[in-house]
Amino acid sequence: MSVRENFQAAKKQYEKWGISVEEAFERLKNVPISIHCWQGDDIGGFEVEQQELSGGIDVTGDYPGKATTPEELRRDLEKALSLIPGKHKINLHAIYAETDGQKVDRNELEPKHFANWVKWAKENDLGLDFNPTLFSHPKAADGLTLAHPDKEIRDFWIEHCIRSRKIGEYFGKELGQPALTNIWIPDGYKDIPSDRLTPRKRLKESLDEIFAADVDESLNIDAVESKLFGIGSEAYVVGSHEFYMGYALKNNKLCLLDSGHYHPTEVVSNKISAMLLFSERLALHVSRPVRWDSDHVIILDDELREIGLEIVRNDALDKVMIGLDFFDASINRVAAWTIGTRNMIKSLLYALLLPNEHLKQLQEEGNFTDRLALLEEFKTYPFGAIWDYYCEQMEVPSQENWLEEVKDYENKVLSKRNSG
Ligand code: RNT
Ligand code: ZN
Repeated sequence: MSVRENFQAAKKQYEKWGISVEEAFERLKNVPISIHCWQGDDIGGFEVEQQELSGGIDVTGDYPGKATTPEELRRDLEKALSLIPGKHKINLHAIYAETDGQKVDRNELEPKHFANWVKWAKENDLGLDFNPTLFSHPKAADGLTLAHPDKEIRDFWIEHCIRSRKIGEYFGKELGQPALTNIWIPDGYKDIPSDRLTPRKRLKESLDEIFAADVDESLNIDAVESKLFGIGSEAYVVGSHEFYMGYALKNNKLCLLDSGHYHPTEVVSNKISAMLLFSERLALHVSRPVRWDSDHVIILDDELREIGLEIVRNDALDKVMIGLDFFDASINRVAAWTIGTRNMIKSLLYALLLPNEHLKQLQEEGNFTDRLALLEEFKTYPFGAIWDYYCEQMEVPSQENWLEEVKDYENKVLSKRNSG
């Protein structure tokens, strides 16, 4: 049977429940996923004086063929995008600036250093998001940045963040859709602090200064990302969840929830509905922690499905800005993007194909038997046939057919690189 025939048969089963598959496709098409550029080069970036990755995050593996120039990275992204259905955004970090061989420190970055990215985004009909980079730098070597006791260091990073917001504003203006500029800092202590308050006070003041700078909110949206611990900040992280949740709510900023940044049994899917009651919008870094914040490629596991469901059943597709954050250097990096992003989209499609109103009603009636029975039965509905057809409609390979294309690209392009 062809993909189309399979689809026609599968569709009938969903229609029994009053679910319009075409309507699901229409909604899904318009959901941009913010694809992180840093999966393509192990968070290396293109600074003239390349620094080792720091900040308590780590990329393991040495799969050959990583991108070492902006052109290579963009080419790899184009390849991945050709295998992912829909129109998306690319998420950049400040270390991906292009400075023509000149050393430009982070507190000197300007929109012009991202002009090539903007040109490329226009050519490929993509949006851009942004992140200041407060790690992999001599001024972040002791693990403190915006909360540093030394005012000079704080000021350096404050300036970097202000400039980053202006770069986001420039993206928004050029590309006709707002950029999300997300601040994540590594600040924390390896061992038990003797004072938890003072660094947090300093972070709060630094953020106040950063957000006091005049940036058009219709072009740039600010987010702050919390964390529980990192390598070298096991005992204490200044920007904890409570810290940023409080800050964001008071100052009308977006909270960014990274699914690897909580206690191991604590899940982001359970936070979305609560957060949305108190703020218009929310941002996500969808990741997969395996025993720690390991940033594995996201798979279609229970939590990813639950995240998709919470966004869809709460009618929040335009309130939750979905970004990805994983980095695996032990597998083909174009495949990593493709697998993870396709999974994110699959989780949304899966959620769009459930009889969500009926399921809500069952719960209201206290009918937990039917609730459990249906949620389980839908897991084996012919979802795959619908997904395959969606891929065909969106003119990207269905099933595992994309893998051949990645292998071909590996042979023709990746294996020819110096890094290969
Ligand atoms: C680190 C945060 C942060 C980074 C990126 C590279 O734990 O998740 O979002 O992964 O900025
Ligand atoms: Zn993150």
